[in-house]
Amino acid sequence: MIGIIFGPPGSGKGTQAARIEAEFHLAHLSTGEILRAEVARATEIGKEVARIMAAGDLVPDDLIVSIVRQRLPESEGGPGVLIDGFPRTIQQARALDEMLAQEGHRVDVVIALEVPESVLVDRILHRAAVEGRADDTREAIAERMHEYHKLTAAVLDHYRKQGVRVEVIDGVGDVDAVFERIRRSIGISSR
Ligand code: B4P
Repeated sequence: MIGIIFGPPGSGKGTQAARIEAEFHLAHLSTGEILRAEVARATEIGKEVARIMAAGDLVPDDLIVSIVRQRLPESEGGPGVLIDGFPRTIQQARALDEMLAQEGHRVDVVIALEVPESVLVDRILHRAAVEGRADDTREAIAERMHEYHKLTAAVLDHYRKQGVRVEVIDGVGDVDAVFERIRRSIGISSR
């Protein structure tokens, strides 16, 4: 199964992906985590993206697509993969579709988390107090929301138009309640 977990910043993509990974043994591919690891290790890529991410902007499509192109094959071998934080633009979605098609695969399901913006901002500011992530400042949060509406939201329509199953999930409530909604909607059974 190839799934995408989709939603605005702070909607709980990473949080729910970790739960889905643990329970259903899907490989979890998070572009945000990969980029943060590059920044932490101060690699060439890390140096290139640190300032972009801290400002709340999306990193260039070419760069993120080449990262996913490298990492996806490792994840595709197992029972399935859950892609988190990618694609975030139509160009990225087209690149992903092409990569998958080369292996005879396609996106099977998109899990789209819906959370009102006021709740998103509260969650991210709470995380800022706990973790101090560089992009969790008020200015960067505003920019991330702007980028989401300008570039990322259209990705859902891209998949709907292709007839890919899109499951819209209410992402408000505690982590367990949201996970239960996902589990019921995608109907995958625990092993
Ligand atoms: P991401 O790492 O994807 O960051 P995010 O969208 O903020 O995270 P997410 O929605 O996963 O929120 P989380 O579960 O952590 O991207 C970071 C940056 O990387 C981007 O801004 C961009 O610069 C770059 N990037 C990544 N992918 C890219 C791409 N494809 N193209 C270009 N650039 C890219 O949850 C947020 C908080 O809410 C946490 O503190 C969590 O504990 C809390 N929370 C979660 N669920 C909750 C619940 N049910 N109730 C209460 N709190 C909850």
